[in-house]
Amino acid sequence: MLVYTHPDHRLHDPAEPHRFGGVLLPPAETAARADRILSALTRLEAVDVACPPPVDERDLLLVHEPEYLEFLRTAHDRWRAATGAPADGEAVAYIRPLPGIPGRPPTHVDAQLGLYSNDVDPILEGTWPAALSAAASAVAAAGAVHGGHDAAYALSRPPGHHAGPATFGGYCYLNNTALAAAWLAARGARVAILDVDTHHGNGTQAVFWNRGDVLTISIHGDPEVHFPFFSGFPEERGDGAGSGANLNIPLPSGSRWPVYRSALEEAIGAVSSFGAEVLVVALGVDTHVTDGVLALTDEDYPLLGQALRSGLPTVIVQEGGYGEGVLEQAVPAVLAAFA
Ligand code: Q9C
Ligand code: ZN
Repeated sequence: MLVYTHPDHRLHDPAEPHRFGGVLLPPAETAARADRILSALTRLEAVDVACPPPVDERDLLLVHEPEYLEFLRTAHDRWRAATGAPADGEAVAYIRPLPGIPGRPPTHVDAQLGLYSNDVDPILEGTWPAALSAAASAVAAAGAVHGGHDAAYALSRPPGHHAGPATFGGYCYLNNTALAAAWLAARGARVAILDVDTHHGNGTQAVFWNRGDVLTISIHGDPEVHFPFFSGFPEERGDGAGSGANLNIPLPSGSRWPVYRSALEEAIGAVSSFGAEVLVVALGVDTHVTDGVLALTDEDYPLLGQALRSGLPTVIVQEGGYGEGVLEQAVPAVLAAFA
């Protein structure tokens, strides 16, 4: 398996706790995650680890709006200038626009933090280069598959599937999965995205909502009771040219492998009916019971790896997965069974 990973991911390593359930929790999405995956992957046979070349920033425009990219690139510097914050400060939104209130597009960075995010994720001094490095791994993996490899894995972090055309949230800043898919679609391929992260791939859905050339499928815990709450329901099917090209398969909280396997079978059936020529898998392993949404266990991940063998060239992009020991076990298990 070809693996792309870039050391610049470490430049985004949030440390400031955030409030959840009445207590202050340490950040879950940290640099240690990618280090843990990478060291576990060395246990696999035939792993070929490469550092991707820098992403062509024009490719980011396949997915994201230019104003948003400019915001991400400059936000931390502007926040320091506006507030006097130190270099190691973490910029977090504290105000957001209310719906229906007239106003002008905000120019102050504190207002823009709330305009461009729907969550409490911080922007650090190194968030932009780290996000670029994650995108670079995803695009390089897409390039390898486009160039004739059967499969490639992008060890991207920070993750991407909650980032929309002009939004960050859910630990995501640039949508790595969407970038891989859009890059392949720009070269004429009919692309399917299968998102098996435990949370709805809301950013990816938003990116391709009006497009008929990229099928987006997400299997996830019931958004009535799980993040991202505001989307992920079965009636969301896309619009315009994309009408019918978005498929959400929410599962009851705590669902185990037999229920999950049925959803995967439905998803792979949809990939095949769509006539996809290439598959992009958004591989979150936060479906594990320790992450508290669905309830897969260690022995299910080899089965997941097998089920993802659609016969199509496949780009696998890392998304979530946090629980103690889960990344180390589940990611190699999926990749080994897939290969
Ligand atoms: N303790 C990804 O998996 N926070 N993002 C929930 C519950 C948001 C997950 C807090 C979860 C985002 C890429
Ligand atoms: Zn997730």
